[in-house]
Amino acid sequence: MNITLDDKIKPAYREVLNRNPGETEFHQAVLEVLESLGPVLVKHPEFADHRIIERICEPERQIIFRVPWMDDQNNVQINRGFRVEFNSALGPYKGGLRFHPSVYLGIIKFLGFEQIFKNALTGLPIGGAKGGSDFDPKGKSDNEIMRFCQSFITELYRHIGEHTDVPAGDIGVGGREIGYMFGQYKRITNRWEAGVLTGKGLDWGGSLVRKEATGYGAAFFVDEMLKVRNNSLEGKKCVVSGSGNVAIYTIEKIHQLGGKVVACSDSGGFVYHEQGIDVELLQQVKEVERRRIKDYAPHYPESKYIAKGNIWEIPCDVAIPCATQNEINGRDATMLIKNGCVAVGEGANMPTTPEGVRVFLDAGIAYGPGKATNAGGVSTSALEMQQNACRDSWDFEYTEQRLQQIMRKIHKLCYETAEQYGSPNNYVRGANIAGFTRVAKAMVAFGLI
Ligand code: NDP
Ligand code: 2IT
Repeated sequence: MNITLDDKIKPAYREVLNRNPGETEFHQAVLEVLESLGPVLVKHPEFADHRIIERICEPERQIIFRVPWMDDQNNVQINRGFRVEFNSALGPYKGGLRFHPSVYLGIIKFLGFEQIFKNALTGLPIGGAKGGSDFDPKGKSDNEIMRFCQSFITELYRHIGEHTDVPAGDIGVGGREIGYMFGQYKRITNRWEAGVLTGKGLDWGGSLVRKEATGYGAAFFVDEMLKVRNNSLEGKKCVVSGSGNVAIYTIEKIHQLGGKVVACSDSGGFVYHEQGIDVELLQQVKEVERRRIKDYAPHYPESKYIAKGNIWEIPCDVAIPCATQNEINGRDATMLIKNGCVAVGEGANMPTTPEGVRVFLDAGIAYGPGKATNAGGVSTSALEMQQNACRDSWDFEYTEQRLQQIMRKIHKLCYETAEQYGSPNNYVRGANIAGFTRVAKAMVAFGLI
């Protein structure tokens, strides 16, 4: 790939490649941010004097640990656990935990790096981190999940805390896993410390709207991008990849805003339902029964399940990737544009390859990068921390209003920053520059730490 880095920034990127060999997703995430920062160094020469870029690319702390657990056949299993505490300039480390067999240090670092700037964009007091394990929750019994989560927290508990580091969910980690981890943390520390984890159950310190927040926020962000183009979600044919937490609530909110989602997926294939995905059924199949997306189709004879199909081949007005990194490549992006897609909002983290990003930017469509579009989840986590800190709980309507206000502010910040820096409509530039500048200013203020 052609590197289009400013000469002042190239050595920092080279250093990242040398220091972190083989961590390709991390390299990709760093390059994407650094490509935006040339004009920032011109406006803020003090950032170069303080070597902010070099410091921001190096995590403050990286923890890697053994997670031994016993499966239902009484066999000992061993996984690897991670927590990368990337940056605490703006607040306690904050970011989710991912349980997926593909997890290794490079994935956790890319996610932690993205999280720094995403969290800065929210305007809330949260630093950036990510963690997880190469544990595969698929096909595991409830008891196996519990034993794994207990073992994971038996090491991680000493590194986290409401003012230190506050994990939450990500792929493979939802309310059930957060429950087991909170229970074990409470037991080991003898502290009922609600603010140590977010995404908790509603009866024990959780916030209304947190479950829905990433998806709702993504739909709000896409709606905002369309509004500045005198357009809206009303009547739009949409495609959403994934069928997990983010996908389900993206679909629900798009329907409430007048759009129609005709397809969603999992790693096995996708379901196409011309009349619009039935969200209640989707929740039943995926959240309650924990089954596969192919189990949706038999409920509607007019819907179709396509095993191993490419969901981006479906013509649509709006595409919202909500599964995983690099799920849209250059070819997929080109196909989406050719088929008339006018907006792409990233519910997932880094779902588009650099080639795909280039296609969207060149086409001039409304393209919302993940760190802006999916920031509603972590924002509502910060609202959960606020409620925990004052031992309060807000109602659904009020919490959703707060989420919507935050998404509007993030959209405005990215939009205006892109204009100020001479790249109108480029939300990638806007998000990277606005997020980075906030963190960089705090790091300068703190002196060399
Ligand atoms: P879930 O585990 O609830 O759902 C993940 C979905 O994506 C599943 O449908 C899964 O299919 C699919 N998927 C995961 N990995 C792959 C893969 N390698 N290839 C194909 N499909 C895959 O996770 P979330 O919905 O929470 O997360 C989805 C995305 O959103 C991730 O990128 C995450 O980082 C991001 N995100 C999540 C936030 C949150 O609050 N949860 C906040 C912001 C971003 P299958 O079951 O077949 O694996
Ligand atoms: O990628 C993300 O922003 C998340 N997985 C949510 C993080 C959080 O702390 O709520």
